[in-house]
Amino acid sequence: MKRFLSLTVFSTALLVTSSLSFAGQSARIVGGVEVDPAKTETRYIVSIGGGCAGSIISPKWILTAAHCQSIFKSAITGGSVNLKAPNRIKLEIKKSYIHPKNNAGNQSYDFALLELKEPIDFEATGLTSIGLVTPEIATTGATDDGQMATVLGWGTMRENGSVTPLMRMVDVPVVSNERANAKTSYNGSINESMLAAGYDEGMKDSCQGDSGGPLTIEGSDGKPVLAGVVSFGRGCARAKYYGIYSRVSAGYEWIATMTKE
Ligand code: 4AZ
Repeated sequence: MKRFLSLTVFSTALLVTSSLSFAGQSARIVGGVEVDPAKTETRYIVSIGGGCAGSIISPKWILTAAHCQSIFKSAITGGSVNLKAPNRIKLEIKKSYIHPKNNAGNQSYDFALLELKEPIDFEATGLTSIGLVTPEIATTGATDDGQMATVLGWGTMRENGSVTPLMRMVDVPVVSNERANAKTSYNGSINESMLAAGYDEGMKDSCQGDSGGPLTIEGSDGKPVLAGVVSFGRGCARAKYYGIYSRVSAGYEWIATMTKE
């Protein structure tokens, strides 16, 4: 009876959610919720042509995925969780850089840095930056198996679904490379530049269009810190096929060197 009751409540909540979301879609970043703009710090996330996302890591630099490079010339905008907001802030790119060890064949070091033409005025724009998980922070176990992380984006709400103009988020636990490399999972193809996150049963994941966007953990001051960049996966939210992210601590040295003034 209790279970039946909670199921009823759950489906009512689903009905409310889908009637609020657009075009009758009920899928999102898979298994997630709409981001509450008042409650969640998301002003470091930018959209790249609606097809990818990125994170502002300093006034002059955006970190995203190398495999998004074909759309680096499209509009880069930030400032709202709503992609259709009329007042989105446009950022202009001076140059893009791909991680020297990036391999498009196996998605190793799937990192790109976008250098902006003008440094962002954080105060005037309301935009902000996000800190990175350094190798030192990683050593403390912050990105070890089972640690909770959050992925955010405007990507599809299910495999082969459609994208959403309202940013969504979902919490997923980090999965060790050892577990992600099991024969029943990615079978040895996950290397030191990658980080897996998700549940054995699937259900919650990043998906198409979330690429380049952030996977964050909670820092010691309670603020989000960037642990991963959405990279790839076998489908979305499939059992044992966790989402794969570029491991920020593995790209840290290159990022730090490139963005040093
Ligand atoms: C993509 O195609 C994509 N489930 C991003 C993330 C994942 C799968 C696909 C992870 O952009």
